[in-house]
Amino acid sequence: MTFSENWSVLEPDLKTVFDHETDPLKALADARIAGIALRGVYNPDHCSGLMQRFVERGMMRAPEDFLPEENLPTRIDIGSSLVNRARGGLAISDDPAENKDAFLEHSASTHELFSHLFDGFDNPVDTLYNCLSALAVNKDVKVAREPDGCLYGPAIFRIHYEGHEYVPHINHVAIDDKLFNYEVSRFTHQFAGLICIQNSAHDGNSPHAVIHRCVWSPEVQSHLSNGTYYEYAAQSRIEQQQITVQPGDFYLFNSGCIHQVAAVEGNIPRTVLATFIGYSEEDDEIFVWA
Ligand SMILES: O=C(O)CCC(=O)C(=O)O
Ligand SMILES: [Fe+2]
Repeated sequence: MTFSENWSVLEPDLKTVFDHETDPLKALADARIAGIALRGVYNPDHCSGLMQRFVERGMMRAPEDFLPEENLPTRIDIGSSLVNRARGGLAISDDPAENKDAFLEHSASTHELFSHLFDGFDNPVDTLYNCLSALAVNKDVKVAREPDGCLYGPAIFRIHYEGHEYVPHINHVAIDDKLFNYEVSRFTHQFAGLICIQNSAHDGNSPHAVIHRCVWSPEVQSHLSNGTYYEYAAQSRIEQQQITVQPGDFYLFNSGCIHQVAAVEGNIPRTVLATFIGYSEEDDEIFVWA
C-alpha cells in the first residue's frame, strides 16, 4: 500500500515521509493521510527541564497542587491564543477591532517572553518551525502577520490537568471561528502542528488527538451541534487514527478534520507546544500562529 492510499500512516522520520510523498502537506490538505509524526525532534530532557521551569517561575500550578474538585481551570496557556482573545473567554470587548488590537499587543508580549524563556535549552518554537519548513515544498513558513507587519503569537504551551478533554471538533479560523478580519482567514486549509512536551502517563498510553477522516460540512456540523456526531461517525464508518507520541515528538494533522482528545487521567498534566498553520495550495506562504 502506498503512502497516499494508507490514511493511517504517521511516518516516523522525514526521509520516509518524502520517500512516499513528494508533497506531504498537500496530502494532509486533501485528507489522504491522517497526520505526520516526526519522532524525537526535541530533546526530552529539555522537555522536562521546561516543565520544571514553568513551575519554578509560577507559570503553572505544580501537579501536586491541583485537586480536580477545586474547580480550578483544567487548562493553562503560556502564550497568546487568537481564538480565545478574538472571541473566546479572553476577549476584552464586543468590538472585534478592540479585541484584535489587544490580541496583537498580547502577541508582542509573547514574542518578548519567548525570547528568553528557553535560555539554557534548545528553542522548541524554532524546532517546530524547522519541522514545518522541512515538510513544506516550495513554500515559506512564517509567523502569521497582518499586512502592516504586526505579528501573531508564534506558538503556545497548553498545559492540561486531570479531566481536560477536547470533544470532537474542528479548528478553522474562517469556517468555524469566522474571524474574517484576520489575515489568517485567507487560507483554505488549517493544520495543527505540535510538539509533545509531557505525557499524562509515563506508560505511553497518554491520550493524544484522534483524527477522524471527516472534513467539516454543514451536515457534520449539525451532528456536532445536536450531540449525534458519534452515532453519525459509527453509521458512516468514519475511519479514525490515534496519534501516539512521546515527549520531544512533533505531530501534525489537518485541524479541518474532526478530531478529539480524551480526558486527561491522573495528576501529570499533558503538555504540548501547539500551533495552527494556514495552508493554501496556490499560496507560497504558510502562516503559523496559536
Ligand atoms: O492537544 C492536542 O493533541 C490537540 C489539541 C487540539 O485539538 C488542537 O490543537 O486543535
Ligand atoms: Fe483542535
